[in-house]
Amino acid sequence: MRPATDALIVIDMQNDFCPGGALAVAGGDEIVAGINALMDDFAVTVLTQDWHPADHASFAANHPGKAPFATTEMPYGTQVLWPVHCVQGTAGAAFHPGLRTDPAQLALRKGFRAGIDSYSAFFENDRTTPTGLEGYLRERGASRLTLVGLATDFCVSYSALDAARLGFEVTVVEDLCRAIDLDGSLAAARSAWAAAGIRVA
Ligand code: VGL
Ligand code: ZN
Repeated sequence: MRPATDALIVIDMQNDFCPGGALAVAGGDEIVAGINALMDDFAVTVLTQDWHPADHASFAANHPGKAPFATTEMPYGTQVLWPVHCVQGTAGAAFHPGLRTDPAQLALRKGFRAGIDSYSAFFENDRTTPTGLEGYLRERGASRLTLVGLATDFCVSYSALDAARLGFEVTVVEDLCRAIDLDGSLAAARSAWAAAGIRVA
């Protein structure tokens, strides 16, 4: 068991990001067993859950004439338009059935406001609206974070970069992540991690 200064953050291990889901990430289900095993090492474990209302602004279907994976300009910047995914209360938004959820002390939902997406577990996509996770982790005494989950180049990467910016010591376990890889997003994520001092294990 690692010391209580170490927290495991499991990002968006949900049905819609796994094969068969609405925004399936290739191999997303392959990492479930390894994440489950890693939970035994951590006294502080957080799961995040992408949790959108049906009218969410990140859904291409809510932008007439726009196709999934196109982009649009939002007040907070450029937003990729996604297939409808992780709608609150649906089976697609549920955790992968094989994921251990009992060891986690917190399941944090994000992206619940219709007008703004939230890739990061720490801030919504305006990069300023907090989710509350920083306060939770600090109050629990965590200073070193290990990130795993889906998708490497979106929610894992945004969470890792925000965590590093907040002063946490961050490690991404890339073997326990899988990527969407849209227009070079995975390579861009890796170079941003290097610049931010994020460790890759
Ligand atoms: C994610 C795209 C849209 C993710 C969530 O979990 O990486 N990607 N919503
Ligand atoms: Zn989403």
